[in-house]
Amino acid sequence: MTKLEQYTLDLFNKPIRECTDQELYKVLLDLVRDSSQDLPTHEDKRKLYYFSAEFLIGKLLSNNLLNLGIYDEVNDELIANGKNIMDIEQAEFEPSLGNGGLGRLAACFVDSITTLGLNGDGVGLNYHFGLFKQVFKENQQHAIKDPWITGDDWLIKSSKTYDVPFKDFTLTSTLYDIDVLGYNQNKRNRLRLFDLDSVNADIIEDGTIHFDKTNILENLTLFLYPDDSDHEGELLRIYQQYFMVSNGAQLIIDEAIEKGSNLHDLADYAVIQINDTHPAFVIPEMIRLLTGRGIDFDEAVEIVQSMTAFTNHTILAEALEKWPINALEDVIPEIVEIIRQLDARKKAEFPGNTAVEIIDVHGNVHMANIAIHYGFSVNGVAALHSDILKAETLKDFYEIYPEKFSNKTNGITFRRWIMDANKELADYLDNLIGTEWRNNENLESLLDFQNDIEVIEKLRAIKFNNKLRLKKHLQDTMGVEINEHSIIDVQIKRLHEYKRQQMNAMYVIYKYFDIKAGNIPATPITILFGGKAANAYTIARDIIHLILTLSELIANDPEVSPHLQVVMVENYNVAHAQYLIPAADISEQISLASKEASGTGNMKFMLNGALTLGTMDGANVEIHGLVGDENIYTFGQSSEYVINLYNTGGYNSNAFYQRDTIKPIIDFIVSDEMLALGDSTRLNRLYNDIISKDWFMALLDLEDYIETKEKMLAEYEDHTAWTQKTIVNIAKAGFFSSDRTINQYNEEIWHLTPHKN
Ligand code: 26V
Repeated sequence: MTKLEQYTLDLFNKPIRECTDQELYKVLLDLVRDSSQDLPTHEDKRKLYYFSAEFLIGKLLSNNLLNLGIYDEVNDELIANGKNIMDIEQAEFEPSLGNGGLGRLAACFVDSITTLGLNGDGVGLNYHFGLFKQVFKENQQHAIKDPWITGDDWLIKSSKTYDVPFKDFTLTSTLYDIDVLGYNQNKRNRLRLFDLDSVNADIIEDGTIHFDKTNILENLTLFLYPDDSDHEGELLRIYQQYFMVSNGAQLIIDEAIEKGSNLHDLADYAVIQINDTHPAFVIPEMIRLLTGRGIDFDEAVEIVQSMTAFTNHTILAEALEKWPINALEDVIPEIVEIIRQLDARKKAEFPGNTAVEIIDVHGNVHMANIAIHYGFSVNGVAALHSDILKAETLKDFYEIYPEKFSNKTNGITFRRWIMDANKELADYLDNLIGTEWRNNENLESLLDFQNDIEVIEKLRAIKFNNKLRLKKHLQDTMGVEINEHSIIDVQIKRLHEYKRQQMNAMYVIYKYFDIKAGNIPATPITILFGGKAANAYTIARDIIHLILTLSELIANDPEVSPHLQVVMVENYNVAHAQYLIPAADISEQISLASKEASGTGNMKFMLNGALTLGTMDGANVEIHGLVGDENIYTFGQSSEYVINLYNTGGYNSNAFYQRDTIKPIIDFIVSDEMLALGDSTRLNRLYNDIISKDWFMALLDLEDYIETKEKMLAEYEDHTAWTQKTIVNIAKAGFFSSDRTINQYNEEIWHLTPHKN
């Protein structure tokens, strides 16, 4: 009897063939969980703790089967019994424990850390509902709760608990682990997700994501980043952040002592990577814990300094967290005391240098500044981003501590983003260049096939099959029908003005006019959007409304709809991404230059044979450098130009609006046709914002964007030349493996010893 048969029998007392998909999901969950629990954790002295408020792990079943090396075997057995793993996977709920790129990066990183044989866990919170679930009604985004903890999930309750002292009460945590499996590894790491037993979902108002924000005992880990636009929301986030780091810091001390540390040597046992500002309180918390265990303050500062490293993920001023010290006083007064001491030291060391203050003149505590002063390493996430940090955003820090700064260009795990998401392409690559790429991510020898007509045809056929797969997926999940023979143009990412989904929507209006004028595209075009807007971010929700209204307008227009379709995918998440990315021809990476720190979607599209339509921003710059001018479509003003415009206040959107090429497009947003379908308040607000402000300068690059996209569509018609470009993109994508990124973090920051099987 096979293992799968045995498990099925034990659990449901019947053969595989007679089980429902739901039952088989439970069987596979048990089997995989048991197999991973059989793998030991690392025993090395030195260990990495990757602190992150987000781990956007996605569904784990397929991925874990793949990493355990039993995917094919299990799949074959299921097929032999008339079952399909894709259907079974539908029974798994996706944990939406992240917003977007930052959380997904953390998930790719823990996969790579484990695959490279490194001793490292992720530390975070066990949000019961993660981010909200997005639903569309009347062309608007609504937010509802998104449950994923069902009992049939990957959480394993541990026996560890810690006390976390707040001003008015002390909370006792419960620790849940999720095993992290590396690709063909004989050891596992873990996500350590802290939770609170008293949290109670019944306090959520029915059908919403609203709850009493002051009821910390019952709400602490309900949601990821609950809205902090009011004071109670702000306090709740401070509670969450401190709860996360206090637990994490106690775990580190516990594990180190267990391995023989006397705490004076703690930095030999542990290194902490602080993922963005959210976990930065770990620094004062670790100092509190060490001084509480008899180490004097100066030494505690020194120990913590030598074991913490910080990653910055954005240059947007509004995203660099700062908390009013009064709010901190109300939640964590002991930590405020330590922060005041840390601040006083730096004020004495750098008198008058207000840019590097921890506590500013308004009484705000700058989270990044704690981490930069009191850690040993600061890194950006793409070459351009790291340069901008040094020259602009963190210039004053760079002058003080040049040796701390480095770049670690982001990466993506090839296990999920090609081996799992695009099995047909992965298998075909095996045939062409052998299977070694699965271990070293080197795809360069694919370049040998650039002129091979048979290979070109096969790659086109794989792309077509992925379009069919996407078509079925969208039919099943949204009831929307797309044309598998169309060019698939995709922009999927969080909604933000700097990412400029509105500029893509302006292109849609341009194209709508063009088709109305009788210019029929040679190949139909499908423009797909996906992404959530923060619920309190009004303009972003207006942009969603614009896209959904345009989608409806075009779908209802028999003159245009055969040639142009616009779809906004509802509740965009990792599962949707795994269908959308392999099917894409055009990867939209159109942020205002200097604003997108890196982007990681751009890397996933490239690996799956889509061509980038992008600005010279974030990692697009590195993609351009790797594939060369002829294999990417870049447009728009440079980051230097944009930074200068901001510094001089030299951008005037109304001057652009007055141009004959632009005015009709923008006016259409509030045309009678649009107002007949859409909400006048939303459309007018967006229109007025664009013509009078346009803070992220969509109009600056609009003409160049339209021209470049038109050129791209024209060049798509030479299918051979197009596919040759996609070959170069796939072949050069190896650089963007997160294994490369993690090797760099390890060699330059963490210094762990890799274990090979
Ligand atoms: C945070 C916030 C929070 C408050 C309101 C507005 C706002 C806007 C942006 C953010 C970004 C938080 C940090 C983040 O997610 N950064 C992303 O990190 C990715 C992984 O490094 C990177 O690829 C993306 O370019 C970067 O935006």
